[in-house]
Amino acid sequence: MQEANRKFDIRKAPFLKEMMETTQHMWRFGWDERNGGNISRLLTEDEVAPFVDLQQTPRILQLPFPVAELAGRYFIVTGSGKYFKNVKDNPEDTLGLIRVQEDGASIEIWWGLANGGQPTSELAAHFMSHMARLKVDANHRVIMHNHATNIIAMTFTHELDEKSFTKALWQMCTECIVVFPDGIGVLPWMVPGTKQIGEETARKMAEHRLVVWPHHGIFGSGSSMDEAFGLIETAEKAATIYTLIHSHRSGVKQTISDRELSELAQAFGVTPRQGILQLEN
Ligand code: 2HA
Ligand code: ZN
Repeated sequence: MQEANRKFDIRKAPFLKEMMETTQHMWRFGWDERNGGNISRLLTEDEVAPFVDLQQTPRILQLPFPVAELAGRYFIVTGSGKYFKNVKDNPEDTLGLIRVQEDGASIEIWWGLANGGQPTSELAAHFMSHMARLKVDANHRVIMHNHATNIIAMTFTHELDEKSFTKALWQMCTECIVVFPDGIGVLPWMVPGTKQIGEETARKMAEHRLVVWPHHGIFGSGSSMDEAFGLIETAEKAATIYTLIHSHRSGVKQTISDRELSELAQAFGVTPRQGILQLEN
């Protein structure tokens, strides 16, 4: 075992170093409080094989949604419930190296997610978005989600029409239209972690590399970690300026409704304190 460990040192893998650094940057930006945010990066077997023993027997997890188009593909992913803050010091617990099985109905865990961990709770949105982006860009590799603060703020004060949302961002910084000419997709508010939000995110990803989840966060994609990160960073910069210049005259145009909060509580099995939500029957 020691011999195997010496031969396969995943700490030397460029993709691991990149995940450790990126998650730390995102946490320091304040975009990934607690277990917020998730990243998945496509890898080839050639990128993985020097660093992971592919002769072992992997742990298998069934997927609640089939992804036949991704059969045989490897990914490094963040783990469900894991804190970006902790990835740097404990990658084996917080990250996982996974491969989609031939039938697309389950995944193999080849490294990481130690202690029985699971891949990101947003795996549906990640896998479906990878499929959508690969159809339009053979060089696509990365899907990244976080809770970029000012993008979220803007989903309260700006209408959720994606054309005008895109234009408002483009108008804030000269660089924006250059960095994301494909604009930004905007979904309606939805319960996260579901197949439905995965499908809707992927539908938007067919046309945009950035997709906003109102009152929640943003998804970015790219052919590299830098590209996905840079897209989100640029949109967040524009949203920061929008929020700064509108802070004195804008009111809240929409928020998460009581009914939506109630659906959210039901979906996650928690009981909200009595007397706060006003729900008509
Ligand atoms: O907890 O960000 O959307 C991870 C998330 C869910
Ligand atoms: Zn989130």
